[in-house]
Amino acid sequence: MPSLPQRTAPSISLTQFLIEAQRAGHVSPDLRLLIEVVARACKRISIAVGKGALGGVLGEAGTDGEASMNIQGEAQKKLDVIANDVLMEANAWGGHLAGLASEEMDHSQPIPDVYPRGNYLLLFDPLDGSSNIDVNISVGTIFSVLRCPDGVTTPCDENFLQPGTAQVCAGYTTYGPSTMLVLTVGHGTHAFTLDREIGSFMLTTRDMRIPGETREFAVNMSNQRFWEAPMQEYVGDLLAGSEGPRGKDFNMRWVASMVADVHRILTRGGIFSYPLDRKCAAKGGKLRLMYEANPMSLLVEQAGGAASTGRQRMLEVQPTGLHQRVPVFLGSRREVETAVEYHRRHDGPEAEARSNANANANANANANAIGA
Ligand code: FBP
Repeated sequence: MPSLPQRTAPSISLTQFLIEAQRAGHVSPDLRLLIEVVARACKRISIAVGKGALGGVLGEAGTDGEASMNIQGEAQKKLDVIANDVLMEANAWGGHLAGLASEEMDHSQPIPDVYPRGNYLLLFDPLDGSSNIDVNISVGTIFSVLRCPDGVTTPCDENFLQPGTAQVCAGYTTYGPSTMLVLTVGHGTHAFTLDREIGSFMLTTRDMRIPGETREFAVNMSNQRFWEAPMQEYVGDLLAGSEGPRGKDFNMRWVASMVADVHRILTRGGIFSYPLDRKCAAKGGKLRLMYEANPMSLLVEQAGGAASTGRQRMLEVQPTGLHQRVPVFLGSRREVETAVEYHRRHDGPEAEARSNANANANANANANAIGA
């Protein structure tokens, strides 16, 4: 007698997932609604990105041939501005936020007085991977949620300067062949795929796990000659493969959209790095701590991976500026530890003592900041 077909558990919607998370005490009602608002805004951005040239959204923003520049000194793409406006508009009136900050805005903005203010602060990179927008390669939105410090009703930039350990939620949406939302509220990392027919994000991977070991690395190799010595040695040994001290061959991938590179790593492992190099040393790095490195680091750690500046656990870095940049190493835990070991060996015991002292100082500062 033929066996009955196995009924796979129907995938649940983001809304149901969040209601279950609220019942489990993992999210407050306000945070649940805030995540829903951000997800809805990302659906609208997905539609704009999907239209491409048909929607007239490709190319640089700005008028009369004058490119408009953001505080990073980068020419803004039309979609950078569109995505920023969609997220600003969607989050203004919901009543869940006290303020928000974006890669595309010089300073944070408190929610306008006309709207009720909530207890959370939202930071976002409205469109990550800008260099890939006009060539139809995956781009994304990255976001991070913090609590607004008690007693603060009109938050300013300083109120956002909380370490990554203080994040209550982090996520990204990747606009690729399918639109996916990857999310953590501190209880694992979960992936949702946008079902365009019903317009809902549906849970497609619960509890993503990053393998501890990997044979895949992602870095912009064209910067090699500008790297520090430990990074030169680390990547040199990766490239030496089975003939070198690592004793195994490694493959390389680089999409130049952090969301796409990190999504691959959350899905099958690997290490992503944007190290310090002589080109970006004066700025402290290329990628931004508050709305790129910190949210990605929480997602990766919640999936069993690790994230570091090469010299310190990323989530323990005490922020000093809204658009602060940092070196980034994240992904498969043992591979990140190996990359950090190359830096520790190069920096020597004094540097190690110094970084431990910093880490302890930051840990104390963090504890005081979070009011643990
Ligand atoms: P933005 O596009 O948001 O400025 O992000 C920076 C970024 O595009 C990352 O997504 C990506 O990992 C990196 O820069 C690519 O850098 P490069 O152009 O040096 O390869």
